[in-house]
Amino acid sequence: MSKKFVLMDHDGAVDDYLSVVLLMSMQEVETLGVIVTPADCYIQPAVSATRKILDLMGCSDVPVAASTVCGLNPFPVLFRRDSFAVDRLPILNEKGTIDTPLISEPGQNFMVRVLQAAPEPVTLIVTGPLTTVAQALDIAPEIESKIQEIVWMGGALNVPGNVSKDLEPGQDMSAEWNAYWDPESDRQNLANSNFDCPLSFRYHQ
Ligand SMILES: [Ca+2]
Repeated sequence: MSKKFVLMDHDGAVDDYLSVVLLMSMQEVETLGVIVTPADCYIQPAVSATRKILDLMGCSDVPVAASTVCGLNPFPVLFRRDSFAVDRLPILNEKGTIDTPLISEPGQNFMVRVLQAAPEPVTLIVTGPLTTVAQALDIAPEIESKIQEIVWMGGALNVPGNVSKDLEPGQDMSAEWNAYWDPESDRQNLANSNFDCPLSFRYHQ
């Protein structure tokens, strides 16, 4: 069976690193790269931790790139500082060096280049805001044909959101952070593209 091509775009929170570990353990997937979007993290430790995790998983052939996009509503510092703690975990620092390559171009440009070069359409796994995807589509709209599907962990349909009013005054708990960080990019991705947007996810009440 041929492997499924995947490009991951995460935003550096604890669950994002666990998603990287899970993805690297999937034999049926070939991961073409990991992009870090500077949302629920500080970008330097988040990129560093991602590369160290790929080393630890024996996947140092998977390149990492740092996106340079910006969001309208920054994640709280309280959340973002976890990226420093993860980067300093002893298990990630025993080796003392990092082999996983860091791509010099911005993550959004890397996404364009990977999709253009891919031999067949690629699944994008996005566990942060959709902003890097939106910018990549702005740079090169033709890459839409190289995207098999976007699997996005974002938004809240039939459940409460997680943007609380104690952190964001005026919120009513309907917003979800990955969507709230950059709502315009969400609109652009969901409304201006030809992607199907299945709304039939299973959820727990
Ligand atoms: Ca995330």
